[in-house]
Amino acid sequence: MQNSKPLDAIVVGAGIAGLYAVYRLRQMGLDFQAFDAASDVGGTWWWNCYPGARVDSQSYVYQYWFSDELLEEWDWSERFPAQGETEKYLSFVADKFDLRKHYEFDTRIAHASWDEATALWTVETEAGERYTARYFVSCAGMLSTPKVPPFEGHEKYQGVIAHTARWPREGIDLKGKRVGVVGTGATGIQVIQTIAGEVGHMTVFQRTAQYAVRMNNERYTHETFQKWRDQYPELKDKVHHTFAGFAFDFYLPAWSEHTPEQRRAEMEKLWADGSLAIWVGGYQESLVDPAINEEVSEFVREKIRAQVKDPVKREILTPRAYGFGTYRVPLENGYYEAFNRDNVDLVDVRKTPIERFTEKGLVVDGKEYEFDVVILATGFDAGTGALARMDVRGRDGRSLTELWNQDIRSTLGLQVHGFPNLFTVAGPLAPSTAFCNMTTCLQQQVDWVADCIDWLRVHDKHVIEPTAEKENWWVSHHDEVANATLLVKTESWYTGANIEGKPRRLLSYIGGVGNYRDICDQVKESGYEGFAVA
Ligand code: NA7
Repeated sequence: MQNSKPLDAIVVGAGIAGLYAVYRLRQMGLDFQAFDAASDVGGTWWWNCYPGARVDSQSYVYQYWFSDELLEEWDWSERFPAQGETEKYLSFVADKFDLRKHYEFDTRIAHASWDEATALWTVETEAGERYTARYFVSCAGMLSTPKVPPFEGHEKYQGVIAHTARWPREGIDLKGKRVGVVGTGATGIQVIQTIAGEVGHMTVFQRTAQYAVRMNNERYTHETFQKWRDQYPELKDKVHHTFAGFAFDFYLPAWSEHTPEQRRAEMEKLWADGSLAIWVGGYQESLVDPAINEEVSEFVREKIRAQVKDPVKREILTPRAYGFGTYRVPLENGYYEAFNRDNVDLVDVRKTPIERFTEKGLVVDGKEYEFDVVILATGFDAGTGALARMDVRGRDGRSLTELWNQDIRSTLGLQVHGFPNLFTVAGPLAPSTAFCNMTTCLQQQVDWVADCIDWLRVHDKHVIEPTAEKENWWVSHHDEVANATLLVKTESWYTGANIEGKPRRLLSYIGGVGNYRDICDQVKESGYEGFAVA
């Protein structure tokens, strides 16, 4: 199919951002078409249906704020809801606002190119269908392109291999099976703690130990959830001004103003809260000062050590190579305890990496481990991956993939110089790449995009693109803030270090969600100063 008359917009993605973009563009009366490679709405929460997948943000702020009716109708059943409930919520939203009809599902966009003469994007699906549109709004996600390590012999293996982000919707029967898990990031942790009691035997291959914080989950009834609903008017505003888009913020004074005893008491309080507050709501200097970071790290190490009985496993599970909070902090609920079980083994693959697959399993240090199922919890090509694999061509045929292969740049994480009318919601160099309660930042970005398109229409303009100067300004501001933190020193997906050859730069803006929002608002209020408009 090809549209005869150019559309106003193409939207990619049916996750949190995409659904809201569709809602906003429809409200503005735009003619648009939306796509998703999945078979239904949900985005991240559709794809990541692996055992134990769960939100690490408090449910009462991990939601949409745009409809009071929706807020009234939806009750969350837990403080940190499981994947199924989150997916159900997004499905409920899609039904309530009749959003599915705007989508073509099971449709992946393969190419998108800008035509200077017509000032239109031509977007082509993998099946070869072409659409033309004025604006190309990508809500394709910052963690949506799975990373599969290129282990030799992958094709030889006779058992089941599953990447967590491509988990079969019908599930995998793990009961009594011999299971190998590669990867111990936030995802691996959730899988391991969930399946430990079900599998026959599990071997976990760990390259980097994590500082996982014990999650303090809570079940809600309609009545008990009401305490949060009563706070919606304040929460709705508050999340936009905190450092990471949560309901909490850094509240403690400077480290030096507290005695060691006071610090310990505060850390214990944050630990007991069992949320990400210990990371992005505790001592802020811990993210910039190595000595302070080491003390906080040691506090968390102590908590970890106390949970693991076997001294060898305890040693492997204790993180030392980097500091607490400089890699995404995972929440856990039984992860360390899983290693106290007789049916769970741990293999350190830092010094002796996984060599290859065989027909029966994996080889490490010359030893073959046999499995019925191998689970790859090996992460994503974050921030840039989804757009980079789409083959997006901007002005004069320039390739976004090639640009980002050399240097990861953007303006506010929302547009890229040389790519007019392309909007990159959850693109690199914005807090939404990693340093935000996602729903807060995605709604803010979608609002910015929709308001921008509306402004162009009102002013009878059709094209917008950041100037090279504006982009340079944003990238250098981003780098200045990032390079003052310890995060840039840690190897992880945060800095692109998990993908071979990927240029190093902190993918997420870390100047604070409130600050970022103010900058975006200023651009809008100035009539898009620093952007070329035609
Ligand atoms: P992550 O955090 O990137 O974790 C991936 C894990 O896979 C991590 O432990 C990696 O070790 C490991 N990995 C990757 N490649 C290999 C190879 N070749 N051998 C051994 N181990 C490997 O991804 P997640 O899916 O857990 O989490 C991503 C985000 O999703 C998370 O931060 C939340 O925001 C939601 P490494 O650390 O590279 O040594």
